[in-house]
Amino acid sequence: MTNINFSFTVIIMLFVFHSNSAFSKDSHAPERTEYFAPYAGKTVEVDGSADESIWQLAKWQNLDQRWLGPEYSKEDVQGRYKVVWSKSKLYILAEIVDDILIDTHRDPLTQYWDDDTLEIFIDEDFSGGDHQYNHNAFAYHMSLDNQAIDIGTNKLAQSYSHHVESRWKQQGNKLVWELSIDIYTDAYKDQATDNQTVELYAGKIMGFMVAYCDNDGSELRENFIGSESALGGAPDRGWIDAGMFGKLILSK
Ligand SMILES: [Ca+2]
Ligand SMILES: [Ca+2]
Ligand SMILES: [Ca+2]
Ligand SMILES: [Ca+2]
Repeated sequence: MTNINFSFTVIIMLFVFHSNSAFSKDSHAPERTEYFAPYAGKTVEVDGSADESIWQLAKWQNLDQRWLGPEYSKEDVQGRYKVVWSKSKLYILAEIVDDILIDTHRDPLTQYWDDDTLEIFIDEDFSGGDHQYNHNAFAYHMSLDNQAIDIGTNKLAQSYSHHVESRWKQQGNKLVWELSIDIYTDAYKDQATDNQTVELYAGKIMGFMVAYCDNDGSELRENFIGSESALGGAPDRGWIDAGMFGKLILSK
């Protein structure tokens, strides 16, 4: 390599490095899903039946990333979800196949992730970053009895069931799980009684992903599968790191 070529290469490398460092301000892992959620002009009844026509306009997104546990069969566990929105809520439809339903820990605040659990991760402003003991993002752990649990700023599990309406029905070999969720900013305070929900609008970008913990009779959950890839580091770290969430775009 001549000196001129070498200098040129260094300049190109510096340019690429500079571009990358500008890009790295985005605290999200690479290759996040982009999901475009259609606007639900009419009321969605949260009843575990996807009768509303708006559901047909939304695309399925698979839970096809194995975060924890061994290989599994289609009969053991599979899942997919859709999202639509209104000005006041996100609506989620999840279809879950699970051969054995388990809710061993009847106390909703105990080892709730080791029961069959649908997890909905929401980062209102797509900021990414740490959300373990704050409300930069929420990770609602939905139990089979429709309670929503996450860790509060006191570092203890709390019920956030008042943010979520949740109903599921078994249809064939599937659970059809329908939910509506109120959206809060990172200013949410656990003890306050006047937390304000966010009004949603077309074009808003949020952090979002869905996962399912499958247990069929073990002491600990057997599989944890999610909608986003998790390369490098702990594959289940989305419960701490909102940079693992996908990009949810509210469309018209
Ligand atoms: Ca419905
Ligand atoms: Ca199973
Ligand atoms: Ca946030
Ligand atoms: Ca199960």
